[in-house]
Amino acid sequence: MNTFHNPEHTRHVGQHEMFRGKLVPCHEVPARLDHVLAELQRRPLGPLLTPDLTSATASATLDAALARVHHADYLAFLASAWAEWVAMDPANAAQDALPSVWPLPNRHGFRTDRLPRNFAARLGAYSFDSGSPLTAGTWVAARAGAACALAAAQCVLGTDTGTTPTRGCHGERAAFALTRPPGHHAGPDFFGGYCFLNNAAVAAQALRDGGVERVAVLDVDYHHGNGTQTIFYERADVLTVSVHGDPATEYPFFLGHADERGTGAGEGFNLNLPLPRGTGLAAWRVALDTALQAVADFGAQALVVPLGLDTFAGDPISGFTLQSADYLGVGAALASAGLPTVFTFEGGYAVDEVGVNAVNVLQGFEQTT
Ligand code: SP5
Ligand code: ZN
Repeated sequence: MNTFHNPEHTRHVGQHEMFRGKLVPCHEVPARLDHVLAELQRRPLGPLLTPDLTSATASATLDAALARVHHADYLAFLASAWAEWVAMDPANAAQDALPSVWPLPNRHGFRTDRLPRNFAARLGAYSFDSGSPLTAGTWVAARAGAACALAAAQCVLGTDTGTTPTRGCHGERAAFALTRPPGHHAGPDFFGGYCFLNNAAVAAQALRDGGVERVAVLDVDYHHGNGTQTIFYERADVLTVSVHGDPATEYPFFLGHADERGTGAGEGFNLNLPLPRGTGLAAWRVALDTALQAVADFGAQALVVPLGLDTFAGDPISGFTLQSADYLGVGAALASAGLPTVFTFEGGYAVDEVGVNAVNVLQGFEQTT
């Protein structure tokens, strides 16, 4: 399988996230990706490639793909956010931008139809938590990461745009977008959960735009993929399925319940499989099989897997108990869907083990195809 990795990821380095009234060190750190890359060098699964964004054509193609899943005003906000943060106060250059005021959309009469000029207020208008530091390099890192997701989709499609190393990569069974910051919590016009651009949604939409009629997203991160769910909630052409910690007790708390089934044309095309904190492999695998059955019943022609490794027993912020060896079987189960598959790297905060766990999924997948 081809891996598209993002060398610009090192430009996104948060210092702190807000947690229960304290600024604590970030869990989402550059070493996470470095460990996966190192493990892929020890256990090669195929070429390691990097999208080339230097040409105007490549850059425009990427911006068009981003605009398919994110609002133009949100993309413009992200692109200029750091400059505006520093313009508020030159001393801000020394610290991450974190929001501290929110409009409670659709509740209690707060207005979201008038975007404040004040930048701290706009940070709140475009986010849902204060755990996702926006830094000097966040936009460049996230944008180059979305390019990995787009390249992975093109690789699986066999579309040769001439703009990425997908040249020579035609209709592959699977591809891996190895990037950070992660993406599955980012919605059409908001960031949160360490996520800014929704890489899985970019890949799913690129598959649709490349002619795949029915695309399924099967999110296996510990946390509900709220951003992806919201992006596709009213659509019947992209099925979103997520297996995750029950939002009654687990982040992101305000979405991810079993009764969220989609709306309008999208009714019946979202499936949430929440599981209690403490869930181990056996019950988690039953939920995965339910998810895979839904993907099959939908008649999916391609699959996107937001691959979080925070279901691992040793994860410092999560509550499932999967072991490293279990991930080989997870990959094999995902391969049993028999579909062209794009993986996007999401959560997983047991830094020393995240490389082994991620590559175990991919190796288990490859051995079964
Ligand atoms: C992509 C992804 O996995 N995002 C997860 C975001 C979770 N954010 C809230 C986690 C709360 C962290 N608790 C810190 C505990 C410090 N001891
Ligand atoms: Zn997660």
